[in-house]
Amino acid sequence: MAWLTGWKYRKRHVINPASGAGTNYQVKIKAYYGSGTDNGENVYLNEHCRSDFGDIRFTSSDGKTELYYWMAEKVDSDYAIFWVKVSEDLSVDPVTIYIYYGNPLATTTSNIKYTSLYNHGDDFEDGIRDEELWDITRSGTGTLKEENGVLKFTSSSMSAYAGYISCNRYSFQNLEVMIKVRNAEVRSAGLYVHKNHYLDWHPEAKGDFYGIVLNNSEKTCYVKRRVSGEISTLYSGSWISNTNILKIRIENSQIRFFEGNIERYNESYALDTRNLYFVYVAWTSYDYRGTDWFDNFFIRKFVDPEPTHGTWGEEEGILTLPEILHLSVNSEITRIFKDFAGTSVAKILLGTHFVRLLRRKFTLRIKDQEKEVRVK
Ligand SMILES: [Ca+2]
Repeated sequence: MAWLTGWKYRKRHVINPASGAGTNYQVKIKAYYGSGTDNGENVYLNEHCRSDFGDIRFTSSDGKTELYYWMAEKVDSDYAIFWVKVSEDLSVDPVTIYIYYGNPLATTTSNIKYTSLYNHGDDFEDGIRDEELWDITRSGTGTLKEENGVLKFTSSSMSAYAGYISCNRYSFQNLEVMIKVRNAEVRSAGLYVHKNHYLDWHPEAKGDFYGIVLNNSEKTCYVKRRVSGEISTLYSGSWISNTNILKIRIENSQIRFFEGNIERYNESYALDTRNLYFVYVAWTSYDYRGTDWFDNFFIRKFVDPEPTHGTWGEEEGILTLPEILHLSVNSEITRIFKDFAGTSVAKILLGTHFVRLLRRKFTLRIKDQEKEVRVK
């Protein structure tokens, strides 16, 4: 079994299949810095990873082919939430992946774009519009600018809107699209799937669509649609917050709308969802002017039921020789040699004592004093 060069630890994880999941299904994993019992999406890395989780990697079942992943959220020295794009087919058989950690010099390779379905995600960290993904649509004096890791919308006039719109149409089947929105100053900001590429002065003025919108003048979340030219308000209610993640999920024949984790509305979709654009827009009118922003546009596959988390393997470690292990009082370290074919291939110097390895797995325990153990 191959090992990812430069990494000291890994755990094996089984993901159970679900009908229709296919290849490149995005699976959520929550990695904890500390120790605990692995279960479901939760894995504990025993303080063996970087405190900023920058050395986390995922591979396919061969132990070496790296998978795309997006680190969606983290609290240093506590936890990080990852979406991992599992390359192997999850439709019928379980798939094994590995999580690697323990490489102090590694920095994160988190990539929202290539982790997304259709390779169409954006965290706006690079400060320029990705022209493979996005066109701009706007009217009036609304401006858009990627700055400080977000997409900012600014307007100083009463009637202006601006938004990013996907360059291409996509088939909207079995997916979930999400974006984080802040709407504290402008009038409305929302997420749409839309028939039109370039929109009129207002995103709801022309062309069929579904949309979920935060409206600042009424502190309200709206779900709307326009089908065959007829506009309908499907839901309206007090918003949870002026900053939230808006989601649209299309599964089987249902379309569902979420404000944060709260489902606001669902119906059998009335709009032909096979050829739509992703759009997110902000606009302002009346006395609402200012700057708000979008962040983390992400699309993932979604089938119902979803693939589920299976078992986690025990922590496997590898020694890169020579190596010095620092053990404090009452600490314990367990390592499995993976690269060495035979037994008795390394010696451990414990103080003045030699320990010759006779097994491929060993455990060191220190009872009463701190030790520095040199392995060579
Ligand atoms: Ca960002």
